Amino acid sequence: MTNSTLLILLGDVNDPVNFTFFIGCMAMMAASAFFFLSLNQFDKKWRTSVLVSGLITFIAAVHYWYMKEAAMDGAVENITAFRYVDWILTVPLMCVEFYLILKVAGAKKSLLTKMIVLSLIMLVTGYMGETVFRDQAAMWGFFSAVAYFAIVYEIWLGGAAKLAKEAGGDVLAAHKILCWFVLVGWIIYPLGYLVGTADGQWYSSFAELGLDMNVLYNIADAINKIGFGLVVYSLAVKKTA
Ligand SMILES: *C/C=C(C)/C=C/C=C(C)/C=C/C1=C(C)CCCC1(C)C
Repeated sequence: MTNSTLLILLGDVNDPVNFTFFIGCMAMMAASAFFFLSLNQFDKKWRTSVLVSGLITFIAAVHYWYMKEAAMDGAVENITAFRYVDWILTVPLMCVEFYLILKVAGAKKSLLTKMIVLSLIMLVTGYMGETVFRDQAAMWGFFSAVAYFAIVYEIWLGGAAKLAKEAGGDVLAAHKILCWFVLVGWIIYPLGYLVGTADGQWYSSFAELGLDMNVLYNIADAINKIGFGLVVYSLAVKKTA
């Protein structure tokens, strides 16, 4: 490979994968500005929820800034590291969002702890499969998926679901939409994982789908972080009015 082809491959903004990092970064920044600047209009009780929405997109914006640089440099391992640091901070914050919303129905700290522990198991095992134990990506991905489905169970059918029903009205409606985000929006992540770790695994055919792991992760982040935040925002709008 000549130096100029290398340059085109590595430093090219027009590369469609790199481009999704740029647009993801901009979207996260814009969303953060939107959430932060809206804070004053809310009752104190709901301000915290919208603040957390803004923190989630802001933390993501900072990591996307670094990930887009790493993508431009072709530093694939750095992308993965930034990605998981981002998730380890933002996914627990999404658990906090569920908890804050359900506090009106008397949600206890133990619900928050349970969800955070499950999300950390999901992410740490996923990280192991993508990095240290790549040969056993299937097994680590399976452990991660178990924790993921435990979260899905908790919010759809478990204690969190019961609290949402007790709260009723706007809270129940918002909880339901967030549940759909976790069930449908979050499923893009394991799909990205299957695509990204397919090499040499029994699911190696996923590598032939023509999908890119980072593009899938970037799309999923935009949907889940910004969309999720907007659901919380509109609940706060309704409750303040
Ligand atoms: C803002 C970031 C979010 C909402 C990230 C969510 C990440 C997941 C739901 C990841 C799940 C995974 C599995 C269920 C199995 C394979 C490994 C993971 C970590 C990609």
